[in-house]
Amino acid sequence: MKTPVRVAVTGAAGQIGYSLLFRIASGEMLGKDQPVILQMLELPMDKAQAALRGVMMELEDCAFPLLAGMVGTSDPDVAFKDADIALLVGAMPRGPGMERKDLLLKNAEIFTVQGRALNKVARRDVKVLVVGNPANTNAYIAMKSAPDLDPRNFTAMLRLDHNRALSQLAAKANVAVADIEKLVVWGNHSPTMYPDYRFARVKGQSLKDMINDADWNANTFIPVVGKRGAAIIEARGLSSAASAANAAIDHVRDWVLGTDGKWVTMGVPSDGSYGIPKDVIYGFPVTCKDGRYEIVQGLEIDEFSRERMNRTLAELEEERAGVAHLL
Ligand code: NAX
Repeated sequence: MKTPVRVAVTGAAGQIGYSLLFRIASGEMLGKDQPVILQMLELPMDKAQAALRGVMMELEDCAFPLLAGMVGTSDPDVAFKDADIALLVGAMPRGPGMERKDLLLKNAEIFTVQGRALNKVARRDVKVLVVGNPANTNAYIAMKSAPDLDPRNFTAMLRLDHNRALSQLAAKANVAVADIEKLVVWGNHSPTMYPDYRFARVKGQSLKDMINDADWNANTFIPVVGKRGAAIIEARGLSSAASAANAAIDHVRDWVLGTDGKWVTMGVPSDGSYGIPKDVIYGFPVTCKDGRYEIVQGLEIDEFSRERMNRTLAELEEERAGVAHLL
């Protein structure tokens, strides 16, 4: 039997948590032979803690053979203790009349505290995925609040955007999702992101040539992917949860178990690749092997793409400037 992996999940009693925890415990994230210990963090308020207890009761009732233990807490030092993986899902939602700037600052408080706690108690090779919005900037704050950890331990989720783009492309070109390779989503997890299929291949053929529709790219595809989150809220009355949990599972599974040469999108601290300033957490194409990701290099950036990449970068720079005084 393998040694259990400690997986911390924040916002564990929320919507995404409810879709995520059961899949982690059933082995879908780390493999069907990998036991896990779930370390769940929720707000200290009675309602949140009661909801967390309920989730833990349901986890018990599943009798998952791979669930080797559970911890429920409101203390980040307990939740992140010796964590191998940390999924930071809980965040302050945007309330009525709340300015974007206030949202940023409220979340900066949360992610400063959690970054410090990770710095103090998590394993030195902890893999952190930030899902809570604004995900890229929250990941940046956590990374900067954890100076003793390698910045490469911190990532933000763009996989939902990647998966959304895959499905739109598969439908347009009438091909199977699984046959599309080499898709990229550049930048921020926000409507400014730039889904880019210029390099995508389907069974060796160029997907761009197959679609051959620049107008559809600029005026349908990019806005549809960028505004998909809003479309889900409009339809469901609630934000994406099962698809977000699914993307988190995909992200961590690929990071830990590898992509076998395939490209996926991860929000990672820039190393200066493609002219993106160092440390900005930006969506890049990556491949993963042996628990490490590498940014795909050498892609040609045309004028249209550069303009889109700069636009989403400008938003990230603005968010970063808004929290700079706290770090
Ligand atoms: P919910 O409001 O259902 O759940 C959030 C949970 O987090 C709540 O139970 C709350 O009590 C808890 N929480 C808040 N602050 C906390 C803290 N400091 N420590 C521990 N727990 C805390 O939201 P849900 O639908 O689950 O979404 C969670 C986050 O994911 C939101 O910020 C949302 O915007 C973001 N999303 C990010 C996506 C991405 O692709 N990166 C897509 C889906 C989603 O919109």
